[in-house]
Amino acid sequence: MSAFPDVPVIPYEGPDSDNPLAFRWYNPDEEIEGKSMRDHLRFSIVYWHTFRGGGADPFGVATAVRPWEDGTDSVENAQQRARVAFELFEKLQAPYYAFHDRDVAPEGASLAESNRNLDAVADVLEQEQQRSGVKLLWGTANMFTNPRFMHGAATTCNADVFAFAGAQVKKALEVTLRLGGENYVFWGGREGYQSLYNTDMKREMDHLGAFMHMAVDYAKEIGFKGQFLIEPKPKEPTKHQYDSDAAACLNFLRAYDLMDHFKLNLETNHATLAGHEMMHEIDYAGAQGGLGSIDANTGDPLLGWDTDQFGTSYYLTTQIMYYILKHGGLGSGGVNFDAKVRRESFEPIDLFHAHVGSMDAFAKGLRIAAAIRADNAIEGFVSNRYSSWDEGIGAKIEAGGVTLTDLEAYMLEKGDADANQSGRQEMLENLVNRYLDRR
Ligand code: XUL
Ligand code: CO
Repeated sequence: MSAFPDVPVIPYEGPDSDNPLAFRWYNPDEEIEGKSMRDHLRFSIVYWHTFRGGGADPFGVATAVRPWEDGTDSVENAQQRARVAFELFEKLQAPYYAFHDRDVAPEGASLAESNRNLDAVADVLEQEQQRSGVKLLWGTANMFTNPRFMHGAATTCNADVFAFAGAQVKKALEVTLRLGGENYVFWGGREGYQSLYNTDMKREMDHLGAFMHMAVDYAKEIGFKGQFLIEPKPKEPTKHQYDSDAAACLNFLRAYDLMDHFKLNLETNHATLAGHEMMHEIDYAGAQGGLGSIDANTGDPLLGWDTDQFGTSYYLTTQIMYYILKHGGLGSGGVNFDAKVRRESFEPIDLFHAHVGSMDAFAKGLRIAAAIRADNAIEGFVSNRYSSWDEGIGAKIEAGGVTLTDLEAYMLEKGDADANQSGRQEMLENLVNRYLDRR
């Protein structure tokens, strides 16, 4: 039985189509820079917003109409929901999905019961993956909803809660392995603090480092070869999240000797909350070999919280795809729609409008980014801007071994530095707009 009988597999109809349920830019098999759009974008649908989000906010209850739900928190309902989820994944032509353990299966009265529930739903997920060919981009453990995690999971003051979290990650890794997950994500949840007066920050960070090593060791033990990812976010739910941005995460990974095992899962609206542009986060991570995957969404310029909206701005997607291409693509990562429909968009069809629009925006962004790259339009300007480093004193400094005394001798002889040249920011912004104008 179909949950979306009126929705076909979303077709590619090209830029002139007026069909709201057709792709105008996402043509999965079309090649760009020698690779299919499907393989560049590796689109993924999140289980938590799309199948567990009801639209509740601090002022009102859930509004979403989801006819396939029977209103219970039973395993059977969860299994039925899983079948519906795969119908949506297939109709959107999304090759991947992602979940938290507690999104897919109900939490039981004990850890053992929760594990049994998860296994029972994983049976259906496995069947559906085999039937449809849709794959698991990543799994993760929800260690923030249950009240036991009020003080954190790996960074809690309560050693028993740390132990519970470890047991939960062990199981989530086993299920991710069983389902062929290509990555495993740690988003910090409640790993951070509200008040330094009650917090031993050094001890909490040490515990977080130890926890990550336990996960790496267990992955090795069971043969999980997927990529570990940390997802930065600066605040929400805590005031100070430890994994605040790409730079803080990379520093943490270096400090705790984890650089060989982790990359980053960068989320657009988390970058915004950190006071960064998403392209900054991508370029920063990419420069250090840490670009793993992205959570694709956007915030609202007028709202300062994590609104998790579907991104539709071509300007934003162009920036994101440009810097992803610059760093050689997403590898085992993907463009994962960690985004939810608005509370007022309560009908099932809105789930399709949301994903179709954002997938198309990313496809358009990929096309524009590739066109800019084909003309060497930005990179050519940038390499020319740094050409003083390609010869003379610049080349010598980059080669290493130059001292302050050498620099002094060079400048005493020369008298003053060569004149600066314009950064041409406005010209480059206009240039990007010209590419956006093109079809
Ligand atoms: C929270 C968030 C999470 C992670 C997975 O802001 O983005 O959904 O992506 O735990
Ligand atoms: Co996310």
